[in-house]
Amino acid sequence: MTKKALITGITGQDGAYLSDFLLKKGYKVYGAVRRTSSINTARLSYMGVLEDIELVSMDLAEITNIQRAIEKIKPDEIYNLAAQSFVQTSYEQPIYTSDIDGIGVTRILETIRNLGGKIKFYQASTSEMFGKAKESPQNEDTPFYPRSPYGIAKLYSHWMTVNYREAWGIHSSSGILFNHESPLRGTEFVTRKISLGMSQIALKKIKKINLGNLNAERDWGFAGDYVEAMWLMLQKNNPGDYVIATGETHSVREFAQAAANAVDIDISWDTNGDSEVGICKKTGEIIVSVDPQFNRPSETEHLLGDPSRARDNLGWSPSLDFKSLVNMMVEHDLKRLEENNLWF
Ligand code: NAP
Ligand code: G4F
Repeated sequence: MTKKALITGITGQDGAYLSDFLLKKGYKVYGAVRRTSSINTARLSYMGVLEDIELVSMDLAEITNIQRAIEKIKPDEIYNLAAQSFVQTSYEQPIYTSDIDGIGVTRILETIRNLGGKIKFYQASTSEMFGKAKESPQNEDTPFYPRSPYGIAKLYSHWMTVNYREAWGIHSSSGILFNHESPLRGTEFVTRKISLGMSQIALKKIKKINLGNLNAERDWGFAGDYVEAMWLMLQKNNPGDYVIATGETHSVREFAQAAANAVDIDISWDTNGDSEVGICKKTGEIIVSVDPQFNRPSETEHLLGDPSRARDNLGWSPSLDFKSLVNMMVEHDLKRLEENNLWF
């Protein structure tokens, strides 16, 4: 029988990749979208999957539409990707972030429980829960120390996912995903901001980009690889928690350097007054500046994941390395700029 999957957050980066992945596996895919005056389906169109998905109305703030949608669809699997996902915004909207990223998950779990507890559930947990990490690399047993309202809200929903598994026997799994990127990444996130910015510099549309903490280190992987891990978790007989990462970390500075290299620019790093700048070696022009407005009130400085459990238990491994990921993102941005086709 055809399996039914409900994906919340389907209009985001991971929603688009997961839809494509599940459709190729033969699933009937339902996508939960929050009602606004215009729904952002650009990523689904870009992936060529919009026509194959049934969209349903669902905001994680509203229990009634969650219940109605799940009751009507009766999905076999729910992938909860919906969230206020931008860490910086969570400092300005801590209550909203807590409601959607924290309580919103309990609203779904309670609905699953009330409907008999048979629907499998995937929760999009995050390496941001490790925050000021107690050890490196981080694995499933590393203590959590979240550093942002976003990380704290996600930690609450992570434990709720564990609790509904232990208390009610629900097949609920938590994917502790490290940063994953792609050409579909939102432009506010640092990788896409850089890939787009370097492409604009190469095409002489702008002169420089302004960034925050260049020293921050992240374990960056490819979103297309990470959605497979979500699915694999729900195919196991027993639910569980899994770190999904590449096992390699790079600084924001290194990402900027690699993106510049992708458009044949070499950067030398220097100081200008108190702050660091990136200078194009060929022209001597400043193409990267540091702007404190992009600094976080409390930063997660270093993340590096150990995906051994996912490798051993799920047979999962990443396909794309750091350089290939950066090149792919820059290549797509260059193409879209040239075609004047920047919908996200
Ligand atoms: P994204 O591109 O920002 O997408 C977030 C999605 O959530 C969008 O579809 C958005 O809908 C939806 N959403 C926001 N608020 C909502 C609400 N109140 N009700 C219903 N839907 C709502 O995020 P992503 O990068 O794909 O990440 C997917 C999930 O994984 C998120 O939960 C994120 O926190 C988590 N995560 C991401 C990463 C990463 O590196 N990408 C790593 C670890 C965990 P609109 O289109 O209406 O805004
Ligand atoms: O790209 P970012 O905004 O991603 P961040 O904060 O790591 O969060 C992402 O990954 C999490 C997984 O760990 C997800 F859960 C979350 O939903 C999201 O997808 O920032 C990455 C780093 C930070 O340390 C930030 O301070 O880059 C630093 N940074 C430096 N300059 C910047 C900038 N970040 C942004 N967004 N913009 C800058 O100009």
